[in-house]
Amino acid sequence: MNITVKNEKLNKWIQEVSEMCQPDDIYVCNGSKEEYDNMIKKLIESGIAIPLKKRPNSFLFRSDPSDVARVEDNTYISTPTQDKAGPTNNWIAPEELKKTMRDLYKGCMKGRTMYVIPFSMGPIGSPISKIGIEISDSPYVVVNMHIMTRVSDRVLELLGSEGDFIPCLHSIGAPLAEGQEDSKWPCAPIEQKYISHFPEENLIWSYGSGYGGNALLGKKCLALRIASAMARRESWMAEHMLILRLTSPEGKQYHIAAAFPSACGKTNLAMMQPSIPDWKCECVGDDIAWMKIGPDGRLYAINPENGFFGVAPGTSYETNPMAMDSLKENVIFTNCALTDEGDVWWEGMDGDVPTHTIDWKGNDWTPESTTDAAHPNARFTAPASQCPVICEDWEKPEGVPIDIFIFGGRRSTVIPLVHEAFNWDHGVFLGSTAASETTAANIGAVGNLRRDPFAMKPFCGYNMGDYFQHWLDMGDKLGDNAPKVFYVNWFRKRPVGNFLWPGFSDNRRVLKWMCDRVEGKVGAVESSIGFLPNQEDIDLSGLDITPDDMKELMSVDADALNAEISDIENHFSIFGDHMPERLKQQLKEFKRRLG
Ligand code: TSX
Ligand code: MN
Repeated sequence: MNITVKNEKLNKWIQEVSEMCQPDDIYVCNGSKEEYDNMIKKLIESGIAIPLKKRPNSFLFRSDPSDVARVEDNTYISTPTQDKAGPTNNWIAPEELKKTMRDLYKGCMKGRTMYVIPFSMGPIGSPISKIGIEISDSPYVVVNMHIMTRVSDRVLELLGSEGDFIPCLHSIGAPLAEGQEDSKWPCAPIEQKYISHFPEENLIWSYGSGYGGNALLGKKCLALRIASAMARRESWMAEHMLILRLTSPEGKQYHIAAAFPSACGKTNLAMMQPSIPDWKCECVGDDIAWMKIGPDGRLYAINPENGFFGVAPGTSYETNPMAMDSLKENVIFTNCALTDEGDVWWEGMDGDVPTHTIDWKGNDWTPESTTDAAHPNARFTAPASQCPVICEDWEKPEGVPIDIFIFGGRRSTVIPLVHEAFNWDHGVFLGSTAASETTAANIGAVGNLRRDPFAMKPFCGYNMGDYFQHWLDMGDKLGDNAPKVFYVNWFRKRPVGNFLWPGFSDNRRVLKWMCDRVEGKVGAVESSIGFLPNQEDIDLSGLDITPDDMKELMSVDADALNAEISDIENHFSIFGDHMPERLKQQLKEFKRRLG
């Protein structure tokens, strides 16, 4: 071991884990640039990291074809009773799960180094931040954690001898026998993968996968699943939301937090640049918001992360120029294609399709190939500080005051471009019933309606019915300071099948309407689903969208909504006696409005 650790709990834990996992060596990370460079150097020497000639200090990794995404079926919320995990989470009793996993962990780091990674979610030392320590046998995890979190020896200093932290144990689950040659992306078979959370003891155990949210435990595991359970106990919120700042031509700032299911372009919206440079748009975060009520009674949000772990395919100068400009250097790419010039490529990138690449599996690929060059879930890991429109206050310890919550989904019909909740409870109803049509990027049939309440279905660390109640309780605490709630749908189509709304940078027209509503500058029309904008209040200058298309885009299909009621009733019914009365009341009123 390279340094002595002062913290008693950490010392004891390192001792326990090393006895169980039996690594050849233990290394405590300090988060320095030298440490990063050394690890990358070793990864290059063993052929695991491929340096990219075209991007300074950037590297391509290829995962095992069996280890390419989060494994939701193998993800557990292990509470003393199943009722506490609720119907949307997988559950195994803590003692049983721990026994199974201890058997897997036994000797699992043989032939490997055990890295101890001290990290802070949120600025180091901020009162809102949380300290985690990840123990991992994956050097890929170490370098990604360097970008995605604040890894530093200052975290250990801050802990002192008595300080508390969230233990995050990770192993790829691939011990090496004496003399056995390592593979480039070792991992365990699917039936041995476990992503386990013990929210009542703030503990994370992950085994068998080296990919993304399965392995970078600060993100989905800590900052969402464990943090959501802490947030409920401590009256704050941990949400799957982007955070952005809009500044009006008069210099007034508005802060928006928005939750979308996957494949709705959340990262694109987080970094969106207005089509007309009158309003300024800045990114505070693209994935997670931690929010607390401040001394003035308003809700303040921080982005607990330090980087972007974004889906690469589909990212281009057309869809997200600010993301593209964040990727010029110091980036880790995973499962992208490699061009002959030594750059990465993925489907949907600007410019010509290369005539030849090495695909994400390491095979030759040409445009004639019938497979993808980049895996659809290929990722970039980039420092948030490299985003040209990162908000100057993105690391402010007290966060930014949220004015507006947006929920949304991808719907080709029924739901209009934008509507506003009548009040907080109605806003919680909109969040709790949020739904999206499945796309090729999801698994399963295309075009099915899937409920993903608050975009938190895979990330809520306790019973989702209780989570709905927590939202209602936060509204009670916020009172008149509660943000206004809106619901958007950028994806409404004409019957012939093309999109009605140009989306992307033109979405600022919708955001501006929301700000006008916050200011009370414009009225709205009451409908069955909420307030709709008056036609003339959405600024369409410079857009060639016909009044008929606008009418279609803003129309509410009451018959189709009536047909959806039974789906919402089924959705609510799974939460049984955890379903808040106030949301059942909202459903009743919705039915009444539909007539
Ligand atoms: O991210 C998207 N946003 C939000 C942007 C800030 N996407 C991409 C989603 C896939 C991840 C969108 N796609 C958006 C959108 O607002 N809208 C659409 C639908 C659409 C697609 C292409 C066009 C228009 C709309 N192109 C033309 O009309 C030329
Ligand atoms: Mn996410």
